[in-house]
Amino acid sequence: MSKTIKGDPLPNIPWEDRPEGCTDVVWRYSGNPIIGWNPIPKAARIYNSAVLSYNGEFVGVFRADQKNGRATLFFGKSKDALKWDIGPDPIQWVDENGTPDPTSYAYDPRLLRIEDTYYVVWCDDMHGASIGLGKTRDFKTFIRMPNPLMPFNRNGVPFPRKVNGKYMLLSRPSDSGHTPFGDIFISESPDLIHWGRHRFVMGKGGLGWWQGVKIGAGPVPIETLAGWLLFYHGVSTTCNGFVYSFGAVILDIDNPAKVLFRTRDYLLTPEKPYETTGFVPNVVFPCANLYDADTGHIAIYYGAADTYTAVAFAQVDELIDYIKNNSEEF
Ligand code: BMA
Repeated sequence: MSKTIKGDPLPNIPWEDRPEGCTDVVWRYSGNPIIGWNPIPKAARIYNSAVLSYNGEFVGVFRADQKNGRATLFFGKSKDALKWDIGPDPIQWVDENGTPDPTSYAYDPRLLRIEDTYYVVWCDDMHGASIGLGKTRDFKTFIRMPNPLMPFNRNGVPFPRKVNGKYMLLSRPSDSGHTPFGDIFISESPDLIHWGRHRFVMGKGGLGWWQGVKIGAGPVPIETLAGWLLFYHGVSTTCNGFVYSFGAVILDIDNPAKVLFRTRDYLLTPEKPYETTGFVPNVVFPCANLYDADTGHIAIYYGAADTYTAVAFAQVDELIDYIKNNSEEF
């Protein structure tokens, strides 16, 4: 029994013990990838997607690149969070009055519950890449809300509860292309509409070359006794292009603009064929985590090579010890 995660018991999340002989603090699911090429008639690739527990089962909002090349969000359901039943058509967004309010493109969703409402955050087109925000109570009607931040911005990641009475949102200001820079910032809001008090959280680089070009928040942070546990992606550059890996950071529970510990080395980097080969080679990109507060089991969902959906595992106490003992100085 681990009491480190503050949250609900969720004994039915995917889990596999660390394979024999493996000493890594994060290890891959043996059944990876869980979603392969051309998974539904309308999508060539489903990756960088978000999942959540719902009524004893699981739901997901999936980044699906359609065969016209355009990224869109699809809704899916699952009993075990591994085998997904993804709807045939993209999510149809409406405004507060029920009038259709479509997105021109939408990618890299995050999904979370705050109080009794579910929120989707994604990379949206607002005359260029920006943060999109929408809500649902039943996963049938999806209501778009105002864009929280100005363009250009990506990797919007909200916190699952208010901190000091305010909603919190991480983001990564960028350009409208394949941004060659990027640090993580935090903003706060009284109502999820008006956002301000923007502050710097952490920058690219540090001691790890794997995060030397840019970084971006990954899944919704996990509340633990040690602070907010956040996986984030880090990008390095080579003569053949970018390489996306991921690490983790612990942020102060009452002031999440403050970094307490940050991994010096990556936790996962492209190694397996489904990570090194695909539409965009050498990408692992985490967008969701499921966790069981009783055992401290964490299942991390990541996109692989902008083609596949894959899962990795970690145990919270081991991971926090590792981050603390392999951290940069702050
Ligand atoms: C980023 C985003 C991600 C993608 C990554 C690697 O800029 O577009 O969706 O996984 O590049 O191509």
